[in-house]
Amino acid sequence: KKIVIFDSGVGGLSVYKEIYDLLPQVQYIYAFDNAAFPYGELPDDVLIERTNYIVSTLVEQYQADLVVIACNTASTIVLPTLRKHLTVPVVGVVPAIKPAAKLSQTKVIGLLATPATVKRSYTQQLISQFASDCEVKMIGSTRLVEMAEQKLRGEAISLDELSGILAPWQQQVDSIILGCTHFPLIKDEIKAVLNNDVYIVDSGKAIANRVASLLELTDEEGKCRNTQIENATYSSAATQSVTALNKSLKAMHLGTI
Ligand code: DGN
Repeated sequence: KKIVIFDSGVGGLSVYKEIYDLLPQVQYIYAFDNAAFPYGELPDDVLIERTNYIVSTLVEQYQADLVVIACNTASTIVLPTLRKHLTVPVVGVVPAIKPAAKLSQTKVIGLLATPATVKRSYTQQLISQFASDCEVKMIGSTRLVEMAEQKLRGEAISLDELSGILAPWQQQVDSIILGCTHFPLIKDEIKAVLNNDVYIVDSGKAIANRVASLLELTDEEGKCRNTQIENATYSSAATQSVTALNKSLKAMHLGTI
């Protein structure tokens, strides 16, 4: 079986890792639209059109059995259109508001996402449905996304800068939702600047379970194992990122390329 995993950058690797841990036997095609990165700053109609075009092309090209939109910014707006156009299952990644609300004792929780995700009506719906007993504080930051990409390229990230971004939450929230797939890549740093005193939740494991339940694998299918990297849009910036990504994948032992 083949799964296409899609994000604007390397953030989807955090989701890929969770799925791979559960389903190492599947063939993965990781695609990222680096030419339009970051998605958190794109107008909604551009995002819908781009994602539809890229994902539909990849599904056809690779005859994929399932697609994971490993991007909260895209998933919170493009899923209805994608599902209308594709015949394969489409799994989206959206902020894990429900588990965070359940874990919280103080009932003051934080949503850390892109500027677009924190503004989405879909995010608001999740809050009304699952966290109506909580105060939900939100930070929408593109800088954090860039910092996660920096870390994966092997560059140092500034804890002072991170601490500045998260300053409004010091001593305020007891649970944090990583509502952007880039953020699990800097989870240790986030914990460190918040003095390790918070629950941190992301959607990775729930997504992996959902994918596993949608793919019914036979023993025969379980024998193939490999990963391909595909850049959704070719540009010089994108080519550089493929190199960085290949390095990181090897460093993280995520798969064979
Ligand atoms: N990784 C994406 C997300 O989960 O929202 C967004 C990254 C970006 O392009 N800003």
